[in-house]
Amino acid sequence: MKKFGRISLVLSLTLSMMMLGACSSNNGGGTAEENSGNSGTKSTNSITLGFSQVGAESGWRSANTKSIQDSAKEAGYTLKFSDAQQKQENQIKALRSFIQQKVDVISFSPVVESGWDTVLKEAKDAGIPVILTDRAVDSKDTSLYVTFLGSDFVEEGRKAGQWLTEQYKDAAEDINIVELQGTTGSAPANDRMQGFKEVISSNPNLKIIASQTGDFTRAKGKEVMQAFLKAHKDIDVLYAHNDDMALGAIQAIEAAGLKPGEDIKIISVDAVKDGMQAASEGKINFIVECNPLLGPQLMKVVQDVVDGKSVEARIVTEETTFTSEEAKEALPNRQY
Ligand code: GYE
Repeated sequence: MKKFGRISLVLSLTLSMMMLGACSSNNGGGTAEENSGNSGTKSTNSITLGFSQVGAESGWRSANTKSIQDSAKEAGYTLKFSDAQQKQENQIKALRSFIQQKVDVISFSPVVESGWDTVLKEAKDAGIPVILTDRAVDSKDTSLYVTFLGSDFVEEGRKAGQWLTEQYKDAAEDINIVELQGTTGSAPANDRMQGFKEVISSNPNLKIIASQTGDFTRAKGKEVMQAFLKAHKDIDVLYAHNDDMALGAIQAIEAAGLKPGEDIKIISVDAVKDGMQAASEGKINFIVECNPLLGPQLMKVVQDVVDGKSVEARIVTEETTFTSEEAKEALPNRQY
């Protein structure tokens, strides 16, 4: 995940502000600072936002899409929404189409971290500010986007690792862990892997014996878990990078005559309703929350950007964790 140094943060903000100055239709071409008064403000209902979504791969994604669509409507923005079906080439096409249509702001959740510089430069040259939501890019040039709004996935991985380390702190023998990774090359897969490994490495008994992508979907989670179960007779723990893959894996574990949550301990990330349901039944032992309801925050940032106000270069979502007991308690009030 990209780390912001002080200088790059200031640079990024300054350049972003310059981009905004270039894009605002009635600001006379000055910088955002020069135009920070009402003369640079676009009325809410004339804002057009182009949003390129990753796909519809998980419960998290469906909740995220709904949050973005509902909040754009509430804010009175015109939303041009495009579903990339988990393909980077589709997202690049969507971004180019937004540029051609001269939308006011572009936002997207990049399916993978790498390979965005060219299209982001095109947006910058066209004077259209870009807001990253949910997932990060690895572009060195942070002036290519205004801000990144989303979770700290490394921290999520650490929380998963901390629970596991605590559970097995007295273990005298090896604990065999299998890992279902998210989409290869995506920020949440890279970072959830990194944070988890970083923490469990403190205990040499905690061993990852297999790790493979399940692409964040139930179907792949099930398929890969079946293969894990065939290849390894002694799996103690499953760490799944999201609830959907854990739910698919639970089907595979049950089909193999084992009890999820008992014979194999399960940790996952997201805390969507179906995941919380499985946790409340004791099938998932620990869930790290990842909040998909980014819509209201995103719309506020869009308005600030259009108004030429300064925005934070990184906006982190606040999140918690749930044991089975806590999931049972929280379930009736879950929004997603
Ligand atoms: O955890 C997973 C989804 O990028 C945070 O993508 C998001 C992840 C989420 O498919 O369920």
